[in-house]
Amino acid sequence: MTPKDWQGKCSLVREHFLSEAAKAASAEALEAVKVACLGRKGELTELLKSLKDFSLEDKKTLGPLGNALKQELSALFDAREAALKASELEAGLMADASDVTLPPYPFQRGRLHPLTLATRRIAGILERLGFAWADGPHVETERYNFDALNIPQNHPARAMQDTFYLNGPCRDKRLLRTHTSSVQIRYMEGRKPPLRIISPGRVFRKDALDASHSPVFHQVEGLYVDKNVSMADLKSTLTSLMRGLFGPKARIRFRPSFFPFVEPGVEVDATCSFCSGGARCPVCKGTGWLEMGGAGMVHPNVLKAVDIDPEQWSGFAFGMGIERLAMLDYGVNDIRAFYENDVRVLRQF
Ligand code: FA5
Repeated sequence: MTPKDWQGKCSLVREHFLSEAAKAASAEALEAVKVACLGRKGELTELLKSLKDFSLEDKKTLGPLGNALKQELSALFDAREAALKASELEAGLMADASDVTLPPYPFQRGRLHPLTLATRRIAGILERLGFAWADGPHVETERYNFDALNIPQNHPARAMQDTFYLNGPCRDKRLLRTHTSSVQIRYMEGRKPPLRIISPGRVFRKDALDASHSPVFHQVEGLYVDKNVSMADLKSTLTSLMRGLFGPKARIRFRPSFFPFVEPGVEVDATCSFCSGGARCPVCKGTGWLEMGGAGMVHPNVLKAVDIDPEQWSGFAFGMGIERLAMLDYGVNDIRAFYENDVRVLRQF
C-alpha cells in the first residue's frame, strides 16, 4: 500500500464511522460501533497497525495523521455516548410515573426473617446443651444423601418424583439434598466420637406447595454419638428443646416409626401450643399433639459406613422441620407466609 492509499483509507474509515456513530440509536449500539472502529480488531486499529510496513520517513508523516484521527473519533464517540445516555435517562424518567422530586419515605430498618430467628433460637438452645453447629452442601451425591444412611436402592424417597436430580457431567449422580441427615455422614466421616452436632439448613423435595408443605424448606439435624447414649438422652434433649421454645409446660411424645438410618425410629410430637387439647383446635385437629420430625438411635450400618465401631459407640439422631417449629412458635398457620415476602407479615417478627 502506498502512503496515499493509506491516507485514502483513513478518510474512508473516518466517513464511515462518523456516519455510523450518528446512526447509532442507543448507547449499546454505539458501543458496538466503537468496538468495530477502535476495538482490538477494529478497523482503525488495524490501519494503525499497518503503519509498521512503511519506511521511517513515511511513518513520520502518516503516524501523526493516524493518531489525530484516532483522537477525533474517540472524542466523537464519547460525546455521542454522553448524549445518548442522557436521552435514555430522560426517556426512562418520563416513562416512570414516580415523581423523583418528592421527598423519600422515612428510612425503614430491615429485620431478620422469621425462619432465621427460629433457626437461631433452636440453635441457641441446642448449643447450650453442648451441640456444635455443622454445615453441609445443598448439592449432594447419593452416597451422603442415601447410601451411607442405609437407604436401600429401591427406597421410594430416591424416586425421580421425590428427589431433584441434577443433570451434569459428574459420574456420581448429583441431587439437591432431601434432608439434613446427609450432614451426619459428612461430619462423622474422618472423625472419631464423641460427637455432638446440630445442622440447620435448607432441603429440597418434589412436594407440592400447600399450607403445611413446601418444595424448599428447612430442617435442623441433631446427632450425638458417644459411649452408652440411649433413647432417654434423646428424649431429654428434645424435651429441653421444646421447653426452650414453647415454655416449661411443653411435653413431647414418641410414636414408633421407620427411618432406615435409625433403629429404633420414632416420630416426635410436641404438645400443641395453640390449645390444651381443645376439641376444636384447627392446628392440631383437637388431638393436642403436633408432629415435629423424626428421630431414633443411629443404625449400626450408618456407624459402620463411617468407620465407627457400633459395638463401642452408640448415638441418637433427630431431624425437625424448622418451618413447623416456627409456625407453632409464632402462631403462623400457613407455611407460605414465610416465602411470600409480604412486608406486612415479615414486619411482625
Ligand atoms: C426426615 O427427613 C428424616 N431425615 C428425619 C430424621 C433425622 C429421622 C434423623 C431420624 C433421625 P421426614 O421426611 O419425616 O424425616 O421430615 C422431617 C420433618 O421435616 C417433618 O416432620 C416435617 O416437620 C418436615 N417436613 C417434611 N416435609 C416437609 C415439607 N415439604 N415442607 C415443610 N416441612 C416438611
